[in-house]
Amino acid sequence: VYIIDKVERNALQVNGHPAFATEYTLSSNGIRAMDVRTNTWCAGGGSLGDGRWIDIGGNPGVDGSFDGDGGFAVRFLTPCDNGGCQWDDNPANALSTRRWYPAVEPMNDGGVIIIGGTKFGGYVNDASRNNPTYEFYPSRGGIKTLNLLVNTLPANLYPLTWLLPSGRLFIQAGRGTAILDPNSGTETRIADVPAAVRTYPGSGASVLLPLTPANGYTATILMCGGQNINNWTPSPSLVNRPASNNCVRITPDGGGSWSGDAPLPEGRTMGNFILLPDGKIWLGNGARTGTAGYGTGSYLIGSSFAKNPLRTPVIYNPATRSFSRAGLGTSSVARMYHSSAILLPDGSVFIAGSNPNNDVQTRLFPTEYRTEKFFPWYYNHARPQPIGAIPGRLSYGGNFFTIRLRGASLQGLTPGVAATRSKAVIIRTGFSTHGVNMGQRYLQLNSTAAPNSDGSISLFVSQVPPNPALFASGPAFLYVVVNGVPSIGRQVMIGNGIGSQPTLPVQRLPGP
Ligand SMILES: [Cu+2]
Repeated sequence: VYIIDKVERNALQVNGHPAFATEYTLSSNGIRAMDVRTNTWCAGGGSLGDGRWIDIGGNPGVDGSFDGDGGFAVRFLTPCDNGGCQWDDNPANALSTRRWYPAVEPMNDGGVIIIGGTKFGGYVNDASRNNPTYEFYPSRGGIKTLNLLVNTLPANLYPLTWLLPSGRLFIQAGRGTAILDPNSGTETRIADVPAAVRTYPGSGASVLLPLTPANGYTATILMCGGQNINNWTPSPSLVNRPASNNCVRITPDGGGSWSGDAPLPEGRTMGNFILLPDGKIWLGNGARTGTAGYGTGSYLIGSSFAKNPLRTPVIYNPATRSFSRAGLGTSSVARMYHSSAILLPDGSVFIAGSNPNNDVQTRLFPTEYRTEKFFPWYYNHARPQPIGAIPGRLSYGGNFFTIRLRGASLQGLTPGVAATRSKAVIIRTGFSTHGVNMGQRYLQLNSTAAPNSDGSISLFVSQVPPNPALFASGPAFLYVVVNGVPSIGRQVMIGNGIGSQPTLPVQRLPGP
């Protein structure tokens, strides 16, 4: 796991100064400090079609002798297994405008769109600092204005953005919502998000629900919690203000109106949705009162604008549209402003952060260096062990591949029943920061299955559907899931790097 952090007096050193980036090795619980040229706080990021990660923007330098201005930075990382890779933070790649809290979303050409942000930090955005524009990497020629970000001040940072199957972009910021056609630049305002501000510092949780054959690969976005505030001037009542428990969903390619969903069991700001391989969605981190951000004021808790941390997650089931916390454990660690979470290959959720402070603090709501894992219900079940060649690279359309699962992988089911309860899914974990996992996406591959006479089953799995806007090219984990229990995820590459993606005719799957 690659972690980039805030420049402050972290104890870990690299090249004679506090480190603000590390490579964390899950198997050994070891860390390797990495040196980055510019301040990575608070950047956006995502994966690219060629397997690199891109990290955009940040803060001015704090010390200046070792951390350059991150506002214009474009940083690249080619992940490695040998402990030798470093962030490439070359000034030659710099943006032409400053971006702090920009959104980054993978695009159907394997590049990314970079949206919004403010030029300099603050509790909320304002017209003097706003950067209401978007651009692309690789460049599609200059930067363009996004009126949504002109008209949704001040709580419109880290605009919540998804590439839709239609190739258009859904963008939600402040109360506003828009659809952007990235090819023509046409921007269409649609209905405002009801009930709460979901972007920072209201900071609701948001997620694109799993794209599946059963829902026709239709994109539906779920947003939960946040804060229903119009006046963002900090006041003593702010830290005690209950967060919203409201959830809403929208299917932007299908009419684009919001509808209500199951309410959260309690209000939550700074929650973080994580797509699990079984198709359910973990919601953790955050607080019951207040907002994201930190500042100064005797009424704050240390510097925190939030209190009453929520230490117990909930699980959302898209099939029943309901939340459950039955059997879920409670953490001892507060995970509020500046927390993150990400799915790991073994199906657990890696959780880090919380730092509502300007520099390292040990007081109540401290700078939190402890990481944790959440283990979903399936963690200790005998995991399916797929046999057969899972391709290292999946194409858009093309020939199916066959996975075999022995009896021991079938969760105690008969082969005939297991065949009806097996699937293969690809998940992009996304770039996690501030409760937002940019680029996070779940797609169930089309499949059929048949029992074999030796007690095993064969799972016939299609490639990714022939539409790169369903799942942008680049890295993902592939899980084989039997009765909800996932295999250990295998890293696969989707598509064909950066550029126009070839699509192929879809080979018909064997009948059930
Ligand atoms: Cu931040």
